[in-house]
Amino acid sequence: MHGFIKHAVRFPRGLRAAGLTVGLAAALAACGSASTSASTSSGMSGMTSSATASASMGAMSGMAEPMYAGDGLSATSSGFTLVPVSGSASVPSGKAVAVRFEITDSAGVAVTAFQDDQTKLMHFYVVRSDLAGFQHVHPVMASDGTWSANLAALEPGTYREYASFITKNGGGAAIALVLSEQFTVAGAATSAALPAASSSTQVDGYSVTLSGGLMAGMEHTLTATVTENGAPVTDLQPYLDAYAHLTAFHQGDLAFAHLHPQGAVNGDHGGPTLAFDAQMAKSGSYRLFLQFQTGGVLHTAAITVHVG
Ligand SMILES: [Cu+2]
Repeated sequence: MHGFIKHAVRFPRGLRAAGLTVGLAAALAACGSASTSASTSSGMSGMTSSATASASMGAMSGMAEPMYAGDGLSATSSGFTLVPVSGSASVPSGKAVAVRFEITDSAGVAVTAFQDDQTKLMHFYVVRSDLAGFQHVHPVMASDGTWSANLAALEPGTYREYASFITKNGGGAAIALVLSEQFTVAGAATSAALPAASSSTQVDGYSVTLSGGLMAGMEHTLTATVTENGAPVTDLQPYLDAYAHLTAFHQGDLAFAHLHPQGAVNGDHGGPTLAFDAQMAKSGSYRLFLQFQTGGVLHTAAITVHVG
């Protein structure tokens, strides 16, 4: 996420290649309005469990980033646990709230040493069970390891919160993790139907069009093109070490997808085309949230895609 270390994370080549069925790729463009195409790629679930939570890197080298893996649906992984601080299991609706949490190690001690990942020590996401209500914020840590995430007003419902970070394991190796936990927002919950899969969407006067095939368990390049009134947008500003940040969640179980921006930033002239390494562990529908910045304003485009 944040992207992820990029928030994204790639499986080691060997893992990525494991157990793949060939020939099931569904072009995004072909998924547009018709969601009737049968999802034939089962048997990919093994990918998630077979992927260990980290890849070590030389603690001192800084030459390689640790890789995120897994579906982000566990509160505990590799001995680290996301622990909501009292009062955060249920939050009020309709007003801004601060959600607090700790990351504890295998001894139950709050971790205070984190490593920059896409310019932030911690990336924090929330999304409601119907994939509405997405928020992406950067919490602040107190000296005791308590993180506080300021969220805008939430609608009632059941949510997941995801903490994405890099720390070091007991052996001193960097480890990248996405941990999550459920919480509720008080009140009478309504649930929105997931918007139909599409190859384009609009936000704040911009159009975002996706291209590229996505297939469960394989890494693909996903390309987003940003236009305004039909003209290519070329003044995207850097946001978290990239020209756009892409987060995605799987409909149903809310599994977290790993998407990693390609290319380096160089001034306020990114766009119109943005490329990502996309690794979706499971077939089904995903809700993608593409965040990009122009003129100092952050835009969040949401779009549903189908992964075969
Ligand atoms: Cu972030």
